[in-house]
Amino acid sequence: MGRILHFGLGNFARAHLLDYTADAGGWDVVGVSLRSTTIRDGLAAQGFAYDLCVQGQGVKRINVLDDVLVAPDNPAAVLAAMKAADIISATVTEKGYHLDAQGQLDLADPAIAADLAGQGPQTLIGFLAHHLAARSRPATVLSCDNMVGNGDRLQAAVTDFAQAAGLAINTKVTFPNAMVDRITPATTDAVRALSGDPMAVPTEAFREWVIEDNFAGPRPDWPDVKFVSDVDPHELRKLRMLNGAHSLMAYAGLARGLEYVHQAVADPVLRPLVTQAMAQAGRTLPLSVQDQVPAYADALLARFENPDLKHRLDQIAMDGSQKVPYRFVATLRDGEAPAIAEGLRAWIAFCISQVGQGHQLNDPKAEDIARAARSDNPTRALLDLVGAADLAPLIAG
Ligand code: CS2
Repeated sequence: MGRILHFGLGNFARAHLLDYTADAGGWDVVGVSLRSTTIRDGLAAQGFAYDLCVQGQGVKRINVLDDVLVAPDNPAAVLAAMKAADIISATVTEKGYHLDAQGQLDLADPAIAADLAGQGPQTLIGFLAHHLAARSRPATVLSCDNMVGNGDRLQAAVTDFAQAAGLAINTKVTFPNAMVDRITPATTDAVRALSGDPMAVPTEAFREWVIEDNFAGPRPDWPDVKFVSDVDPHELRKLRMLNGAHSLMAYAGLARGLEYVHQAVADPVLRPLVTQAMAQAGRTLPLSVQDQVPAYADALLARFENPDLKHRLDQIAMDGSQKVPYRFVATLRDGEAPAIAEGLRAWIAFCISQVGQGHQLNDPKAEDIARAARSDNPTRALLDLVGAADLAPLIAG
């Protein structure tokens, strides 16, 4: 029996990593919540099993979680549990990596600074650096977050932290890069009522996982996972086409008074923009995946059209400062993509309008965004915030 210790038990992990691992058999998972006790309490009350409501396929009971630890309750217990894990994985979203606009670990970030100064770690990065410095057997650290080079970035952040903390990591550790995909909306009361499980997770039938073949030890026999030597082309395809289109629909769709992805993709103004955005993003991809672009774009349109998922645009709109660099900015630097430029303009307009209405943005950089939106040149200041000052002429034009 192998063991995974997983940081971040939001709906995505419960619909993706845990579903695949349940299918594989022979492994169990210990979860770690970095902040709240809600998910631990809810799952503990039902023996850590929950319903995965797979749209169009029915309900699947997932029974692979063994325990959930809440890090602030007892950081030492988390460090002890990490020792027993063969694989340490994470879905903490982009902001859980505490990177600056250049992709380096932000040592001035209050949570990272507290981990460097404090007693027990509070962040994924702090936990990994402390654990790996004390570990003697090989470890695989698997990022399942939506970022280009997610494994490389995690490794760089952990290395930077270890250096700043004076920790030496001497054991063999690998950080495979991975592309993860499954559209997983937040759970609603309707989903809970329908399944009868307060911890139910709604998701689509489609799922995809491409992982760099770089494990330091054993791994589950995950079904349908593609192991490759280079994940980047797959990651770029997914981030620039799926997530790029998602963020475009979110910012432009909210501005048009829409609520859900299936409404945005049916909107007469947005639909052509979305198809163009995917085709234009597709042209910036590496040659090795170019031939997949048309079929992938068609499949994405069908996934977006799914009316039963009820995927909220405001869920996708959150954390824009973390998402915009991978979803729009990099694409615009790599090729001509006017529809993607519309997406970036829509994010800027969204920030200005939300701040103008006195709303607090759901974004780790909410305060910086508010300051930028109120400045003399909001477009310029917001682009600066996402490391994209060079795109100012394109966006203004
Ligand atoms: C979405 C993603 O919330 C968002 O920003 O774009 O969570 C998206 O649903 C997943 O990446 C699909 O795999």
